[in-house]
Amino acid sequence: MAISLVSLGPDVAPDWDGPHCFTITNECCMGEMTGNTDYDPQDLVDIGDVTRMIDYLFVSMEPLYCPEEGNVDGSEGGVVDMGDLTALISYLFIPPHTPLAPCQ
Ligand SMILES: [Ca+2]
Ligand SMILES: [Ca+2]
Repeated sequence: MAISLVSLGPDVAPDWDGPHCFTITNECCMGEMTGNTDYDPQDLVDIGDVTRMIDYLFVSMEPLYCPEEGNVDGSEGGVVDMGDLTALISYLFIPPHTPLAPCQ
């Protein structure tokens, strides 16, 4: 069985419209702030997210479902590292509770 792809060319847009169409983006961060590293549907930031970060960084190293949620310190390039774990712990447990970085 052969499958061929046909290009419509740069001047011909496909007639895509309606409820069956959607946009695929790389954005996965829920809500406005980062920190939901366990990606629970309520977008809660709690000890479960600290546990998930520790698991990601030091135990199983299983990738975060949404790395953007893990960039808690808002570092450039979205790197998720020990600084993010520190920021998450600070946000939850250490006054004056460093704010979470916004989703980017
Ligand atoms: Ca969570
Ligand atoms: Ca970071």
